[in-house]
Amino acid sequence: MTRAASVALAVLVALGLFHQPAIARERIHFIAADDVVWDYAPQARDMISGSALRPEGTAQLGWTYHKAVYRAYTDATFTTLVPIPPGERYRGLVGPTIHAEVGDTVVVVFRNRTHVPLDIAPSGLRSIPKPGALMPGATRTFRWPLIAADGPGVADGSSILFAYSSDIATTPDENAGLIGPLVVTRKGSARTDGSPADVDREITVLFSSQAEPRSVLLEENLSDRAINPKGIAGAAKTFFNDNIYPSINGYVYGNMPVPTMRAHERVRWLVLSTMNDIDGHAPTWDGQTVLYQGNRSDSIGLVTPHVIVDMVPDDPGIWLLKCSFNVHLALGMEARYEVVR
Ligand SMILES: [Cu+2]
Repeated sequence: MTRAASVALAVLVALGLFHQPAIARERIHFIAADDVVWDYAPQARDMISGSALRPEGTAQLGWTYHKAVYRAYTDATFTTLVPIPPGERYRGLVGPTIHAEVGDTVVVVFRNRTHVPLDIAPSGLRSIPKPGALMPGATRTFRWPLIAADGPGVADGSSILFAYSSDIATTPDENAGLIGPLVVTRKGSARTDGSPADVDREITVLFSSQAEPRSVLLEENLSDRAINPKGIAGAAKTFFNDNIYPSINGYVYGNMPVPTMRAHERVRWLVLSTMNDIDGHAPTWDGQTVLYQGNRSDSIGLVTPHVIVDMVPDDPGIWLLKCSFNVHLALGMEARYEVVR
């Protein structure tokens, strides 16, 4: 392009008379599966009722387990974690949010830092071959090009949600905690970071009955005396029921750090679920209503592992977010969120 032509183009763009085509971007993420020691109740009390935690079950290892989680690093050396701002500590077990616009390519440099074979794979995307297991210590780069069929449909809002997870042994891997959100934004509707331009804040919540007896790290938990001080055997009679945690982002009984939003903001909740066989949930918000697929409610019954719910909060206060299935709520599937003026 000549200098005169580029000046003319710049003038047209400035006048809004010519839209430059969206630039297809590569969005690179350095994500490791890390073995962490996870506490379902780090405040060691029931933050909703204000009383002590329920007594431990006879075959409950404790409230703390080895979990495998996806964490974001700054570069391919995997030495420095991407810092999580204080306002996002509520994310807990959930992996980093990957944002992209239709036409972009997500590039994930993945390292398996656990001692079991794992991978990282997005649900739903059309053009992704199955990755195959990465052995402990291995690193591999995955490219996820996002085609139109991966993006919002005509009745969707500006973005849709998928989950990425490890599917070497899906149930054991997800019960270890390996899941995170992938947001695909309609072409032309994204900010430069790939997030939807018509949303002020995204809040990610994972409704999951984390079943430690089905975790890929079960043997590690049983054999670690720091985790299993009572020396409980996996064959113990009540072992399954005593070590399952219907939780939100890996927290029970209101122990999740409280996400904050402003009244009248456009808040998009990214609702993930792991869909284990005993793992249906009914996310329910106190204090505000939500729009789910165009319908207004205060509660949704989850039918897929990943749904988007929009909220414009208008009532300041600290409110309950819970699963309305009583058996889950009784076991601590409740958290708080705060609306400030
Ligand atoms: Cu539930």
